[in-house]
Amino acid sequence: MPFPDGFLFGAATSSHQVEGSLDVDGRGESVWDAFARLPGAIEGGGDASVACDSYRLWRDDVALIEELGLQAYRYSIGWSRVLPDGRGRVETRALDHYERFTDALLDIGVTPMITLNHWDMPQALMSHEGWVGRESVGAFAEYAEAVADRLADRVEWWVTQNEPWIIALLGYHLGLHAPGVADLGKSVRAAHHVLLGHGVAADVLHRHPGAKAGCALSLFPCDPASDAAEDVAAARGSDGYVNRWFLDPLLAKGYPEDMWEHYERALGEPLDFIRAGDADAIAGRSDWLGINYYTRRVMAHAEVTPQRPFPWRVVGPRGDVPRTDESWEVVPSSLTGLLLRLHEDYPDTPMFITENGGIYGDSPTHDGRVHDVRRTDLLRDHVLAVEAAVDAGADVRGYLHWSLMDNFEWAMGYRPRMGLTYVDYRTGERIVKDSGRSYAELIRNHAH
Ligand code: IFM
Repeated sequence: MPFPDGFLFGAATSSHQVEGSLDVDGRGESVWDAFARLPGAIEGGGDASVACDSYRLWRDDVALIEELGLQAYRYSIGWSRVLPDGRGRVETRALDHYERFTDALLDIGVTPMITLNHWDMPQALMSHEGWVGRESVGAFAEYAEAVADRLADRVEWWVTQNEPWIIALLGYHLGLHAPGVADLGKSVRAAHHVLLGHGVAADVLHRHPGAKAGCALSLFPCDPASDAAEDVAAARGSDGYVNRWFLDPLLAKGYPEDMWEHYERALGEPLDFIRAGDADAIAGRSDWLGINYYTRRVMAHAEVTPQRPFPWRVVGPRGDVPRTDESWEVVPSSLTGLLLRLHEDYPDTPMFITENGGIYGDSPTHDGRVHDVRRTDLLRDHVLAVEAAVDAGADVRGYLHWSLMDNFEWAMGYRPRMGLTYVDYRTGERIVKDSGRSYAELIRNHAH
């Protein structure tokens, strides 16, 4: 396999999805605590108060990472643990915890990758509607500073924001994620402030020699449902909405004009909250790009309606295609295509697969093992897809599987399982799945 020296194989999680212990070490409320209390917000009615119990069982997680032979581990800092009131008081007990965890990873030779915002904004910042208010940018800088001051001397890889599009779409446009706002205009503002947040956090990180700042984008290749010109235009439009609206400003091309026009038409007003100087505050600060890849979008033209602000809709692929249990199409070749397109459109940007995986409900069988054949195949096929892109010249530095273990899948609760490790939520027991064993073998075979 042509993976370059130093290529890192690993896995990822986020604080709110695995940690539990929401009421310890002075933690403040996050927007997800409040959201989870809304009737019907979380499938099954659960919340993240225990999850995988990782805040308490962190030594077990380190042992698991070692057992699997992971070379890198991506995890996030609980924002409301560090700044319980959103601004001001910094909770050092939380920083002590993450320092212990980080040092334990370094001790066993695992490269840490830290995400600053994996969606658990302090609830106190809802005083200005969270990311809708421009004040969020300063608050995020304060948080980034507190974490970087403690950890940037030993951590090289930093993700400032996780999936700005998903934050904006599910959190502020559809109201399906915290903080549960359902307003297109507010979602565009929120997305802009998330990107400005990336800029200020990257500036903070760059004060620490060696720290590399990147943003993890959820990227979905958009393919037309047919060769008809209007479906091709729909795919291009959707690409602007999902991908280029984030890639272009981050990687110094400015907001794409086609999508800017779509937004102004849909909102009936200018995007005047995007101020002179903002483009420069976002651009030119990414040392690398994080790619969260799960599937593609197959798009067709559609009429704009009050419910559909843009002239396109997702129709999905025709025929019988491989799908995960949540019906996402499994299409590894789109990952190769995506990486090569990024390599061409945004040259000189090192890339990292910061997430990739699938929902499969396999559980332990009579022998106590989890024979998750489909995840094993998905993982292998996506690693091969990355290999093909690397072979063709793409600068990819690593692959992180989502996720190290089954965890709290946001509004879908605990039903979807995405782990290399099965978690028995009643006991906290972790059982490495067959996919985890086969990944360990793959890593052993490719260790440099
Ligand atoms: O679990 C999430 C993660 O928090 C963000 N990216 C997508 C994953 C699977 O839905």
